Amino acid sequence: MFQKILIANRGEIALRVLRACKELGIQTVVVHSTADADAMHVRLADESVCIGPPPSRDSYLNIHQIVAACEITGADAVHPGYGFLSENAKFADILAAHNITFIGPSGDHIRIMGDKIEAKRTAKRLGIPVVPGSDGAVTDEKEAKRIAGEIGYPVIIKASAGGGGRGMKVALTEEDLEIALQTARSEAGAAFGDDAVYIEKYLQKPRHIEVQVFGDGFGRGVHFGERDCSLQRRHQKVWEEANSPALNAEERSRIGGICARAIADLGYSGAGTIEFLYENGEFYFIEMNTRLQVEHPVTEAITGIDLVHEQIRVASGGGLSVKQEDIKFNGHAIECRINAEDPRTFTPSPGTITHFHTPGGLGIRVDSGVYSGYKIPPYYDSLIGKLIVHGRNRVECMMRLRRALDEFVVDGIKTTLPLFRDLVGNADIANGDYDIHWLEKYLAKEE
Ligand code: MV4
Repeated sequence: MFQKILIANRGEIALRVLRACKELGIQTVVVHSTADADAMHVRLADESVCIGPPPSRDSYLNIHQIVAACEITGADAVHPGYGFLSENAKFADILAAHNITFIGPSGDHIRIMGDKIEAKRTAKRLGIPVVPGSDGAVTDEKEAKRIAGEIGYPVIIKASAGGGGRGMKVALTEEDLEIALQTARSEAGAAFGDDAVYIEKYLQKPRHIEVQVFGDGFGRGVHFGERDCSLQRRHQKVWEEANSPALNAEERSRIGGICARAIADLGYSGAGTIEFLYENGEFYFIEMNTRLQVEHPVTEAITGIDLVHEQIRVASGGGLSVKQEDIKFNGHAIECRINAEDPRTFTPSPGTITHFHTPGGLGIRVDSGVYSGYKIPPYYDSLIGKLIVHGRNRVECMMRLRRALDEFVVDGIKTTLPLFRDLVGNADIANGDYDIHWLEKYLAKEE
């Protein structure tokens, strides 16, 4: 097991990882920018190193400073959290070259999944169902028309270097295809320095369902069920739940089994998330994330398993603490992302939190690094906390969520809490009847 882990992140996830390290008896080092000197994770860590000024590129993304912080403190592993350097293959390789363990998959696996064409090709080879479309990159307009004609319109053109919704263009008919292809390629070239694009059938009303997987580093793979992340705005998830209200146990175990076997065959190590669009009872792979995700606590709530413990165990060579048959899905969990933003326009609202009171009671978890008197710096993501609620079934979960939202007090700044108080009383949400476009349509109507 590791002696000392350096946490290369900030905010609630730095605290989340710190808690796991403390439970495992591992010493902790945090790195932070000058803007985060008063952060909770800095106070709670055994050691801290200031690595630079507020802009992320000079601090949380500064690989040399982070490696230097490892050398100075003698950290033998780095947990990258999510965002920042968590899916940076070069960072994983540099740490390996310094004999420091990156708590995550190999640089090569990160690289494959970062290239969306390569990721899709790999998924298909491993037996994961993918969206019908081009086999690789498309450059030529005639070829694009032939493929689109085969799969049928509408089609979507995606940048291979994109992902997470960046660099996509929809063509409703053949007349739109030429312009869509050209703009997608030139935008991808400008944004990512790589103009490779591919074509897929455009699914019009899918849900976003993702499967949590783990590889143990010894050729075994397991799945921890799925999360439904369809409630999003501009590709930012807002509300996530496990299980998906759309799936039954048979579908869960079928898609989970496919993903677990794929992870085993790939020889993958650590946590991963396989993202699907789900429409008319079918799953279509879109991307794989090679990190711990913001919404991992809903999976922890229904499985009772600490996913950060598992990440640390696997990275240290100790394997997983569970086999597939030990993983059971109990009840239902929902996560609400509390952002320091206007609840309608989502404009960031940094500033001082004058009062912070979190809900409690059975089935309630709040992951947050903020406190009364904390000043939210304007330089980073606006996520200030997550409310995760668990119940024996979805109805009980929603009852508790409504009550917990009532107790939650954040004064001094705007937050997304009022949005959740509206959503928890909405009939479509109560019925689990929503797709990836539901929230944006709802917000447009409410204006
Ligand atoms: C799609 C799609 C429809 N059809 N692919 C957006 C994020 C990126 N991960 C993939 N995305 C989409 N890919 C096909 N073939 C619709 C989206 C999409 C979306 C997906 C998941 C969650 C929210 C979304 C919002 C708009 C579009």
